[in-house]
Amino acid sequence: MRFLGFAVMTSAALMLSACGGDKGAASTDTAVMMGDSAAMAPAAPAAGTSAMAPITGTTHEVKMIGDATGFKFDPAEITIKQGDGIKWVFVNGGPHNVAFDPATVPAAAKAPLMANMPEQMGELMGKMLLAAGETYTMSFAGVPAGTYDYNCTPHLAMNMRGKITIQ
Ligand SMILES: [Cu+2]
Repeated sequence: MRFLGFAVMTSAALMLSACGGDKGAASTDTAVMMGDSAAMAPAAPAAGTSAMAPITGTTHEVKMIGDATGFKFDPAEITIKQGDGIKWVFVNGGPHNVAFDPATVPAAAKAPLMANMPEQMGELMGKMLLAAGETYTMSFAGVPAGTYDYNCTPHLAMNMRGKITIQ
């Protein structure tokens, strides 16, 4: 009997302390988890991926070059039709990307351009291509006719710029 009594008391004490400990740990975990999800929330509505318009016309190819001749898009200027797409191909001298300056893009073109740019690092700024053969393709379906200047973010200072005219 004495042994049983001791056992009951001990387990009761253990349960009490365990409960107290669990409650503390649980509330801490909840707080951490809430903190994590709150921190991740701004990234969740990833701009662009929702309503990308499919390419219905020709997909044109533009090379991304960085060598002894300089940093450039080739061709630097291209004229396309609405619904066409452009596939940029990393040739050498990266990293390269495709970025439109939000300050120069007409208001009406901003939303369709953003919707059509996959994997944006920032507003109207495409992801970095890091190795030869990597490509970045975007559709110009739904983008209003006009002329759009763009650049390569890492080589903006080296004047790596391009111009797209949509007819
Ligand atoms: Cu570049």
